[in-house]
Amino acid sequence: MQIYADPITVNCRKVLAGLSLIGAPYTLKHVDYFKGEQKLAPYVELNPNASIPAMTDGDLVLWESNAILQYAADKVGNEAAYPRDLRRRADINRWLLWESSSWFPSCYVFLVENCVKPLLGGASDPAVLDAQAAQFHKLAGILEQRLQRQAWIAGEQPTIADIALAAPMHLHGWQRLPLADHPALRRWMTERVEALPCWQQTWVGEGFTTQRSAH
Ligand SMILES: N[C@@H](CCC(=O)N[C@@H](CS)C(=O)NCC(=O)O)C(=O)O
Repeated sequence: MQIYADPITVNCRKVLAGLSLIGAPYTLKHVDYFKGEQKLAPYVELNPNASIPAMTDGDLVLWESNAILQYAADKVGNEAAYPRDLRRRADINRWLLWESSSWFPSCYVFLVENCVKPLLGGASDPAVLDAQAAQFHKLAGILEQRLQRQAWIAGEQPTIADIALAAPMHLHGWQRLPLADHPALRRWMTERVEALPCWQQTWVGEGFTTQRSAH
């Protein structure tokens, strides 16, 4: 598999961490997000959405980060990361769709306002953050309910659903995600997801850096 990605972005980190969890080998083709390479030929011929990531495997071209993880898990047959049992798979597929349609867009507002805008010399807009707060708390409350009952989203071990749902919150401190009212969600992120080797291998820090500073 060849993965076209910039490891600093939410959906690219998701794929790189997910492929590591799955144990799927790949070659990384770097597409520089802040240089806008995702909007340029020849990349847009692979992904006409002009967004990253994308994957090729032989003559198969695939975009949508969660579809890439589903394909990779099935390709290598990792049934722990993406169980074949009908009900467990339906549960995971539900979370993958919900992440893409609801959770990512809500967390993304915090990423843009508190990280991207200040980094590019602008200022975050409190009105935009205020307008998103109710939606964020509604969605975080749904995850909170699930994570109060069990260690991982789909049971007792991590699956691609955990990686997909963690990715939009990957810079939660810098994003200033309001997690105080969602203790189980916060613990899942800081004590479980962030302890996974696949998460640590794909570390991204404040300033969208992949270089840990030496102290
Ligand atoms: N639903 C897509 C979303 C992909 C996406 O929005 N990628 C962002 C980076 S995380 C992007 O490349 N946006 C285009 C841009 O900002 O120019 C997926 O999950 O792969």
